[in-house]
Amino acid sequence: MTTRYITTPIYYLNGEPHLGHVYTTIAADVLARYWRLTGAKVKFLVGTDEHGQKVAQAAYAAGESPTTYVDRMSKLFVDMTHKINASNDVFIRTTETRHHEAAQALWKKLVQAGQIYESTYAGWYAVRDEAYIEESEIVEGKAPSGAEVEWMEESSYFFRLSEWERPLLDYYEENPGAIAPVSRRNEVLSFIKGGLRDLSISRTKFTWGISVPDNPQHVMYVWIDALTNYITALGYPNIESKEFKEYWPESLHLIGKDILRFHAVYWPAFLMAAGLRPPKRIFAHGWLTCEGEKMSKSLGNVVDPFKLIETYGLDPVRYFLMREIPFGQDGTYSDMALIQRINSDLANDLGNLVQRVLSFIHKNVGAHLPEPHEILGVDQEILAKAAHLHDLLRDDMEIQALQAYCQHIWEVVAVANRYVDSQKPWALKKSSDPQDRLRMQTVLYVLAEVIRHIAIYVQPLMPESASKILDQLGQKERSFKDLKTPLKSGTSLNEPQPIFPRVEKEKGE
Ligand code: ME8
Ligand code: MG
Repeated sequence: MTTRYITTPIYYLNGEPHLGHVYTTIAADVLARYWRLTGAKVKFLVGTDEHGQKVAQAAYAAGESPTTYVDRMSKLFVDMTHKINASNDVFIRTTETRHHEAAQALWKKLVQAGQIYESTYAGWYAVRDEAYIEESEIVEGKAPSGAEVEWMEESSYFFRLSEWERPLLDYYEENPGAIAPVSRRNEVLSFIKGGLRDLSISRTKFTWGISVPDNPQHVMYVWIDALTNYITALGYPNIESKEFKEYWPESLHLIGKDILRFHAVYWPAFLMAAGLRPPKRIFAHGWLTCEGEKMSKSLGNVVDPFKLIETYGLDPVRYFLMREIPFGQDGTYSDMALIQRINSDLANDLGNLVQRVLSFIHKNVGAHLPEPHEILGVDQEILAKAAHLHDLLRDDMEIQALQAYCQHIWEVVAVANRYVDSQKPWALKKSSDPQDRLRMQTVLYVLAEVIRHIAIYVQPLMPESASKILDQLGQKERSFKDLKTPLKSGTSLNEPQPIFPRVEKEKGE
């Protein structure tokens, strides 16, 4: 059986969830739902990154102990998963005991492998990025991200990252699909080729973290702790378990490009050093921007996703985020663009197609799916287009081309709307020729079959709306393999209801 392991980043708790977090989580959810519909066994992981200086500072700023603070804040992210209808199987928190155990086990493994030594770190650190910054990277006194840096000098354990330059380059050479998109892969390769220095992996100036085994003066650097979450959730250190063996080789880490280096350089090096294989694939998407700047908690220029959902509905927001921005590139959020998509793609194109076809059937052929009579060339053509979606969409999903996934479905929506216009079921209905009545039934059957295909493929994007369409079509069998069985004539249809209302422009103002 095919398995898939899909993860989002675990989010820092220094602020409330914003549209950026929602974006990655929805994308991962669309993938997870898609693969489940193919019959694959899927594990989909979301969670929160609760340790480190940045979170500790946010706790103190809120006047709370870190423990109280993270318990409260983590709930907001769990809530986010519910509000966006994310189908994650697990929600992991790095403050859980199982995670402390896993992170310490990984550490010990690295010690045994001779990959960790003690020394002193003297250099720059950006708390906002939780990253060590090289002198050469400093731009006008700041980190490349624009974050403030501070000088740090403390006793620290180091990981022998410098030894992994060659193995990483070899690995990426042999596995060209391991980092996507290609621009991100190139970025990683040139970073590695620029030379890797050993990495400081512990801190002594604060205590909010996982203790280093055998030396509780030190807490682990938050990134080694955080990255381990992906294997904690599979039961690490038990690597012989069915869970670990089934899922780890099929791992896909979905991340934003801001955290590419941690995932594509440090993480695979830690894993290889511990005798494990790197994640199968890392896909780094672009940023949602606001006036050209990355939307971020630290910058305070974020869009509140829950207000959007309240105003426009969840499914339209889910669809918009996947359809509007080529997955992998940056994109700007705007209310106008969202309203435009809702009114054109959802209300006019898909909504209208479903509404006019299903209400026509309801009114004119007694609320039962009609029987097809003679299937003509035009019918065959549109049915073939719907059937071909299977392969097209699979190829899209295999490379996380989420925008293309939407476009391919909507091409068939457009074909179906043109078919309604050219076959004119309303004119066939008015005709006194009995042949025309039969032809009308065929046309309606073909349309219902095409709508069924569309709705089944729309499920990962807009689970609730797709479900309503399938309810109206009287369909209980909704996975991709069910598309192989033709639609049954005579199935009784439920009362059609409009699914995608238009939005007046004023709403966005
Ligand atoms: O980096 N556009 O957590 P984080 C698109 N805890 N995506 C965005 C975004 C934006 N403007 N802003 C945030 C961390 N994201 C670490 C991760 S993983 C082992 C540890 C999304 O709260 C995007 O996925 O800063 C980005 O990578 C992630 O949120 C960063 O979330
Ligand atoms: Mg961040």
